[in-house]
Amino acid sequence: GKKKPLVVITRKLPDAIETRMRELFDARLNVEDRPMSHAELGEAMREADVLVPTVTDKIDATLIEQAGPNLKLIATFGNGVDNIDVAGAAKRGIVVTNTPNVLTEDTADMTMALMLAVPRRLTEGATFLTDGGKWGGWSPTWMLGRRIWGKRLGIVGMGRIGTAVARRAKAFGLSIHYHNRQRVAPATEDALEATYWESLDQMLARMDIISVNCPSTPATYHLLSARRLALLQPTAYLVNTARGDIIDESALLKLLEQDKIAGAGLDVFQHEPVVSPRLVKLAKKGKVVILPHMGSATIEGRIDMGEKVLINIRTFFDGHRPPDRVLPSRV
Ligand code: 8YV
Repeated sequence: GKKKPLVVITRKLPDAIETRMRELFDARLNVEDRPMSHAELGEAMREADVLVPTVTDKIDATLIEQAGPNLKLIATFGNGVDNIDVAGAAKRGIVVTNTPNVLTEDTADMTMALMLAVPRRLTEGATFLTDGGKWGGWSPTWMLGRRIWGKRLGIVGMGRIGTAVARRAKAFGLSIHYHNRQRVAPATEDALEATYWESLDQMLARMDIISVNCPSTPATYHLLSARRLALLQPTAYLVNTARGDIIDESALLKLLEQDKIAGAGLDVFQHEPVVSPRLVKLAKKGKVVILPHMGSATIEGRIDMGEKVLINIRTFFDGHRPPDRVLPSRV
């Protein structure tokens, strides 16, 4: 019969997905789940028909150059494509796909979790008893946080995830504000009672909580620059479940250390997996809550993502346009 396409999968995926990959393709799995080196990725690029990278693999221009004649598809296991040179791939005729939609709700849930955790001092309270704190008993003035409802939430990036955050936050009694390249449909704005801010600066200066939900692109690199972060009110909280490089992290650190903003909930960092010891220190004080990039980390979500990758590969080899093709013009 026809030779099965060689599919190189860079990280360990859920068992059910790996089984299916093996049934359908000549699948090269990463059972150890050790991130592949640049050289190993280069080898995969030269040999494979399909590469399935994840967020931890930087498929940059030098790797795209190494693509062998067989490589036709980069079917990434993830939503963000900031780690892939999509334009370079397109020039070589390599199609790129991602896994949108299926991790929208999970990421929005984690955004809410951080939005609640920081003002309500969840990690401080949770670690108080387990870290040997002696509880003197309940007091009317102890462990007081900040109220969530009635506050203004400013969403930076009103795409799929931003909108899912807005729906949740509205139910929590927050008023919804957003900044986006384009205004969303009037029906969406009405349903969320959302206020559009054309000026990001003006929105930042007036919000109680800011949630970053835009993709990382050259245009959003340090979108929350030192200058813009300085516009935040001293009572404001910042939540980021998108990408670390959208925020100037060293400027944010200074603001937090000098109590110029109230706190931050961060699931992503500028130099993952390295997290600044200064952030760890702030986390121990309860000023920030930091998570190791867990926004979409659910068992169900990972299976959904794997199924999307499978569908994208199969559709491609059936000679059709894969459903989650990423166009270079969209990045
Ligand atoms: C995952 C993510 O870490 O999809 C993304 O863009 O940042 C996360 O959900 C990623 O999908 C794993 O590759």
